Amino acid sequence: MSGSRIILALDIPEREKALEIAQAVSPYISYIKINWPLVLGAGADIIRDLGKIKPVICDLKLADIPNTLRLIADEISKRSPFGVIAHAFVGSDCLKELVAYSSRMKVFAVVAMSHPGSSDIMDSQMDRLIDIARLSGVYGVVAPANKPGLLSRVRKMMPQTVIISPGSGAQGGDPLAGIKAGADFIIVGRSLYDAADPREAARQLLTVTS
Ligand code: BMP
Repeated sequence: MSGSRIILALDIPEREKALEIAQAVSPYISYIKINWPLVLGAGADIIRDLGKIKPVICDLKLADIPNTLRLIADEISKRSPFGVIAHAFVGSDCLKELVAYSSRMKVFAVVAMSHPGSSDIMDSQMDRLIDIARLSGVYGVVAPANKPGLLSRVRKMMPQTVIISPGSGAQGGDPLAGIKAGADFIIVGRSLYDAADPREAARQLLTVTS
């Protein structure tokens, strides 16, 4: 359904189950985000297969030197995803290179995270990470829906940038509060794919967040 602000985080390693859940919730979501569990469990071609259902964002949280990022971007691009997620902390030379090189996919940068340990280093450095992301020309950023204070600061500092936000549902955040704090899309995993009826859970979440 167009207009949905939901990104399904499909963190399950089994290929058939992943495809089945993606298909079931597809009327209610806009994107599918995949992470290492599914890439390692099902192989990288799952990117292409899921892309037939919804645009895929590859959450590999890339953090490496420019040359290695180019090599990884080549392999990902072959499977035609919508986007890829990298860490901002690697610095603007790396992110700029990834953005310049990834002409066929959007780059998202992580500027703060949803888990408590993000406050050890990342959260206090968020303004610098946002500067790196901005300087690098990324399409979007990842920032936590369960930390609305941080999220609204990201929105203020990046009024035009797409913000995608994990941390609601299983991690305790309120999806609607995330949207009100500035998220364009909320990323939701376990509370959809672990639900007794993922399709119905997605339908209800769409109602709450529309
Ligand atoms: P869940 O809704 O099951 O908690 O899943 C959240 C998803 O978002 C996971 O794929 C996780 O890796 C990702 N994520 C996160 O939870 N916090 C962050 O700060 C960044 C993430 O990418």
